[in-house]
Amino acid sequence: MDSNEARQNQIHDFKPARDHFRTEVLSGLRKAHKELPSKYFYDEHGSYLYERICSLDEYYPPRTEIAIMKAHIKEIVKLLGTNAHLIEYGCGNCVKTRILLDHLPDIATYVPIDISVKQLRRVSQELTSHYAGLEVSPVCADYTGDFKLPAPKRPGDRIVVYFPGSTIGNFDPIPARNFLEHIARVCGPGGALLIGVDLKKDPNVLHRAYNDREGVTAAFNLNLLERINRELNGDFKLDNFQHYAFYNPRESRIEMHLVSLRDQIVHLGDLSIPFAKDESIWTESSYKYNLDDFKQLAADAGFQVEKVWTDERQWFSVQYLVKTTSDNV
Ligand code: AVI
Repeated sequence: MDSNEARQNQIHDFKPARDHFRTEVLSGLRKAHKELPSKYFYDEHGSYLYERICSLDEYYPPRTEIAIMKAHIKEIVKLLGTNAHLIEYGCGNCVKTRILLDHLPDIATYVPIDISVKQLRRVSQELTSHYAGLEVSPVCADYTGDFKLPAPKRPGDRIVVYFPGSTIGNFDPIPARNFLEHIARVCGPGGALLIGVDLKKDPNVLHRAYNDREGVTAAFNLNLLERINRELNGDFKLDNFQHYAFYNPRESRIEMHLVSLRDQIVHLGDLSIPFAKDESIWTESSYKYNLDDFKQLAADAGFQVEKVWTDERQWFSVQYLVKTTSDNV
């Protein structure tokens, strides 16, 4: 890496999760219906398992989203325009971003935001060496919390937020609206949001996507307990818990749980947490939308849906939303 690249890749590190992890785990496990925030799945091993999930036959979202992006990339980049500041929430390994960057003629800055400092360092270096002249301004933060975006080093014409992967589905309805409102504020006047949104479909397809034959999703779910053991001095016995995922049609969401297979007591440091047989820890929700529901959610948050691209089966959508001018959010 030359000194120019090193300077460009300097990470704005808000040191996410390190203090909050303990507080949120303890408060979730003390609730009458135990729960843990799904954002904590993504430690190093969890991120690796998630990448494996993304290449499973049963887990259709990534390849469907990528196919939509590729099929409509000319129209997408035309809408994004030139000289935009591109901000990505939860960039991960940037597979989809590269499709954009390969076709965007000119952007002012690319700001990847991710909770994993290692991942950010690696992708920022790869991107600056691959895309000559690309200004990368990485931010390490929990994007659901408070942090300040770095001041852009170059002037740009507008802000476009990129939020792929249907991660919006991992927010409950009210937090989803709040988060989209926050993005609308980040976008500012003339700004836009390019977002991936998973759609409602045959529950059997959904069931298979979250209950894969190889058991990778189960390992991903159980890894959260391993992380708690390691980082919070816990003694969860992984064999005593089972991955359980199902589609809840009333709420239009997949629910992932870890179910206790017996009466047991788990310790986190000095703290004892009793589990009854069959009691569950709710670890993730993944909401599925229809296009009208999402349009309403976007409108409530201050966005107008300008364009929707889907695949033939209408399993997934990529949507381009523009910030509405009325500033009541
Ligand atoms: C990241 N997120 C959109 C994934 C989803 O489908 O809700 C996480 C995931 N959980 C199990 N498999 C994938």
